[in-house]
Amino acid sequence: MSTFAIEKNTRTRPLASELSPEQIRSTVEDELRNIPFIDVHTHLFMPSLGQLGLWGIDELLTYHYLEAELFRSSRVAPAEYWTLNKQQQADLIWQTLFVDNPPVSESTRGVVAVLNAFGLDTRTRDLKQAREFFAQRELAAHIRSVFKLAGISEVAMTNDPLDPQEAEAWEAGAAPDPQFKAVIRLDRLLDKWAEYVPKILSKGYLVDVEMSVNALTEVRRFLHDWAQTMNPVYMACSLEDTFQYPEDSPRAKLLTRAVLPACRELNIPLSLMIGVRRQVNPTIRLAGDAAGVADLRAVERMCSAFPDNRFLVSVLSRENQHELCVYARKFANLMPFGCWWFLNNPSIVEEITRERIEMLGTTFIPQHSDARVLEQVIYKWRNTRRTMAPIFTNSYTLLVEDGRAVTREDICHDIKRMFRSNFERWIAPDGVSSSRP
Ligand code: RAT
Ligand code: ZN
Repeated sequence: MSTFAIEKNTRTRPLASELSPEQIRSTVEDELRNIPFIDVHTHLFMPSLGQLGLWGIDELLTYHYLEAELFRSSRVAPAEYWTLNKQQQADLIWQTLFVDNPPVSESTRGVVAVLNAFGLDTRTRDLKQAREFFAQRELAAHIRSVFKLAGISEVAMTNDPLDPQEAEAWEAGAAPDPQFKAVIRLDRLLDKWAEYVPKILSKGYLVDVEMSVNALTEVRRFLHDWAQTMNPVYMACSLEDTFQYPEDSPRAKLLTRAVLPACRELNIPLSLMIGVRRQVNPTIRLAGDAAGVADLRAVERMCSAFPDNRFLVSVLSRENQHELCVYARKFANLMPFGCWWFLNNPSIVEEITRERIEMLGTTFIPQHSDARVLEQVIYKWRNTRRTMAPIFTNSYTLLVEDGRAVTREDICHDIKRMFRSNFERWIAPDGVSSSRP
């Protein structure tokens, strides 16, 4: 107990199940380990979507987070790197970031954790053993074991109906999979409207670049049709740090007149991921995006103007985090989620999570993995649990010091709420999910 602990009020009868300060930490760790989480934002795909789903050692090593690190430690130029095939790229990254240098960064350490989880050699000079191991895995069984190792039960995908390869797979009748929930991703629709008008027209929707009233109705029909096909748990878009709402732009019109009404009709939330600065260095491709501070008044205006919509919001800049918590205290239709992308590092996750608990209790979703490669969920969720354990322990210790007993049931309730039911209730507030069982 700290020197600031207030002496216990002896009139309060102790509960039989009351945890001592020493038991709190181990109970938090147990419950974090035992409760399967829902991963609310990933770039993983269900097996029926075919080649879109990435897994195995070569994909793990060519993750764009690691590509960004390669160009800092190697003299290879991006243009040269892109001429290599996937295995050559993976070999180069392994040699540079794992053999020539100890892999201490968050993303490199993650690969080590994955290899270790499967009992593979983490100090090997070549990738032969790992390649052989992944080559003999059967995908469905592998997914089950990866989810188990990661401690997750379901993941939300990112499904863009305007991605030609993905649309084709859905149109061919991709079988649903209860472990993978669909999410309609709107980036192309919202940001490249003029470019995609011919494509949407070719699918039988009477849209026009000028965005007539009829075109907006047609976009709504397009979204409903895709909702029928994908059965999404929410719709989502990522937005630049310069995002404003309202504004005179195709995006704002689409949001107001098509996307938000469709979300209301389908009774699903809209996820806004705000603060990306796209392609500040296009030569490194996917790794070339950066982060910027956004004007969150746009979120304020949307939450206030559309009280019947629910918003999931993640912001990329560390500087916007406190403000997001303040807005969540103003608007009950705003659910902050995750420590997104460049924020998914223990030092920053710790700061953000403490701030959120202090300001919002347990009314937020602490983390998502953003995994692009299946096995990444193993290390990303392991890291999340490791970072969160002392934070939750500290919250309960303070509570005990202030005179309220804490039980295992309390801890279980809170962890379930943050990592499962906040999301479940957000996507299906009436307890009836619009998604297939
Ligand atoms: O974290 C990432 O992998 C980013 O490249 C983005 O995909 C981001 O998470 C997004 O969903 O836009
Ligand atoms: Zn993402």
